[in-house]
Amino acid sequence: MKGIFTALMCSFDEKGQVNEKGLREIIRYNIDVQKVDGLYINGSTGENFLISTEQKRQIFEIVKDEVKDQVTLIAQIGSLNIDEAVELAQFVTELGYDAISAVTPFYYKFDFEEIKDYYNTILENVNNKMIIYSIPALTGVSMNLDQFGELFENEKIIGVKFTAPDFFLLERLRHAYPEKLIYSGFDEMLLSASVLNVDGAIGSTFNVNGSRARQIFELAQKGQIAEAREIQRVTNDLIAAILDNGLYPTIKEILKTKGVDAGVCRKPMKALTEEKVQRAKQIAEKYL
Ligand code: MN9
Repeated sequence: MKGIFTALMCSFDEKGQVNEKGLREIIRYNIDVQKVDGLYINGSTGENFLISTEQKRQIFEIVKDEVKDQVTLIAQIGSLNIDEAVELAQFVTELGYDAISAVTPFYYKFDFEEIKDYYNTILENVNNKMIIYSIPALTGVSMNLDQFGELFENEKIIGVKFTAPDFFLLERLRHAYPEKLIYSGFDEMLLSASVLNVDGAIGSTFNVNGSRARQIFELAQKGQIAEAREIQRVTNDLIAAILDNGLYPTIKEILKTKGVDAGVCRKPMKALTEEKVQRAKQIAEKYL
C-alpha cells in the first residue's frame, strides 16, 4: 500500500457521460507510462462530487476490470449521504478493491463526534480497510492530532490522505502513529512531506507527472535531498503553469497530447478556451 498513487481522472463526453474507452486509456497511461504503484478512484480529481451514484459504480467497475491486480486500488466512497457511502463501500469491496477511503463529511458543520460516527458507521458495514481523506481547504474540516488519534483507534482505519500544508501536524502524526499509512496530498509539497517520512503520495498531477513524483519520493527516502529538490522545482514549474491555466481541464488536455482520450470536465467546470488549449499544449511540450 506504499508508494505513488494517481488520483485518477475520468474521461467524460460532452453530455457528461463516462467515456469508457477514454477512461481505460487514462488508466493504461498511468500504469504503463507513468508506472505508478496504485490508483485512487473517485476522489476530487475524479470529479466525484459532480457525478451520480450510478456513474460512481460504473467507474469503479471499469477501473477494476482494466487493472485487475496490476496495481493497488483505493476507492473513495465518502458521501454526505451515508447510505450511499456504505453501499459503495460494499460494492467496491465485493469488486476486490484493496482499500476504501472517505472524505470527511462536509457542508454542514459536523462536530467531531459526528465525524467519528460517520467513519465507524461505514466500517461497521463493510469488511475493508479505510484511509481517511482529509482536505481542509475544500471541506472546511480540520482535525487535530488527538482527533486523528481517536479515529485511528478503529483498527480498520489504516491511514490518512493528508492534503494540507500543515507540516507541524504532519510531523506530529508521523511520530505518534508510525504504524499508520500517511499519504501526502499536495503534489507541490511532495518533497517536504517525503522528508517527514510519509508512506506515499496521492495526487492529481501524477496522471501526467507520476514518474517525476516517484523520483522525488525515492530520492528523499535515500537522503538525496539536493537531487530531489531539483526535480521538485521542475515539477512545481509544471504545477504552477497547470494551476494558472485551470487544474483538471489542463491535465486532461495534456493527456490528449499523449494520445489519451481524456475528454472534458463535468459542468459546472468550464471548458478551456482555445487560447488555454494552446497553452496546455505548450505546457506539455515544455515539461512532459
Ligand atoms: O488529490 C489533489 N487535490 C485536489 C490531491 O485536486 C483537490 C492534489 O493532487 C492537487 O490537485 C495538486 C495541485 O494543487 O497538488
